[in-house]
Amino acid sequence: MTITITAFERSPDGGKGLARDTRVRWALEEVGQPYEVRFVSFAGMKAPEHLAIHPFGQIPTYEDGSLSLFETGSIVFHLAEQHAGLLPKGRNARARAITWMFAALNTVEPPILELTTARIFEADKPWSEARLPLVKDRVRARLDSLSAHLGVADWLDGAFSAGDLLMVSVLLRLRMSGILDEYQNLAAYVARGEARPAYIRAFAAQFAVNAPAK
Ligand code: GTB
Repeated sequence: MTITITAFERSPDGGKGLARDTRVRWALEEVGQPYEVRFVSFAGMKAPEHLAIHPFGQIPTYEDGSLSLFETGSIVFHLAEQHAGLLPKGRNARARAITWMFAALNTVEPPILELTTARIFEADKPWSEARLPLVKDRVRARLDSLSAHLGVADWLDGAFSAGDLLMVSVLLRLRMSGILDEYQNLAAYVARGEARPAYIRAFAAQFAVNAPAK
């Protein structure tokens, strides 16, 4: 049975790889699983057939035979459990890698999403300019801690894991703001993630669909 994921019919980011199907594609590439993509329009995401597999009407989803999943954390975890390459074998190392998956999604991603909201969706609000520095400082508070933990290491805890895959995916969204470049080791960490052959394949696949026509 071929794995099928869903993605935007056309991502609003024009192929920058910021929509969340990229992290699922990346995980699939890391574990060497072929997949197909069903493209969904914004209207299609709210249609009953899609809501049956994603109760919140979003992308990405994951289907493999009778199993359908939503939430990128869950999808990446499922792949990491089923296939070698994304979680260490040792019990404690594995638990720590899973902890980093949660840290990426629960501790680091929320202020980054808030920054996107503030910079893009609330930019026209009269209070936007006054609020933005506060939101940026909440992101910096997380990056200060993450940067201190990473230090000069290549990855968060030993070998590359699903924790790194999610953390790099989350941090990528900061690039446009310039904040990532304030942290030399985190910028290098993200670049290391992007240089992985599996990421390059995942990025190219979404770019082929979403890049603006020349
Ligand atoms: N917690 C969920 C997960 O991790 O799977 C969040 C899923 C989610 O936010 N999906 C977004 C979506 O379907 C796409 S990724 N949005 C449509 C909707 O809610 O109706 C978020 C996203 C969208 C666009 C860009 N971009 O253009 O740069 C980047 C990221």
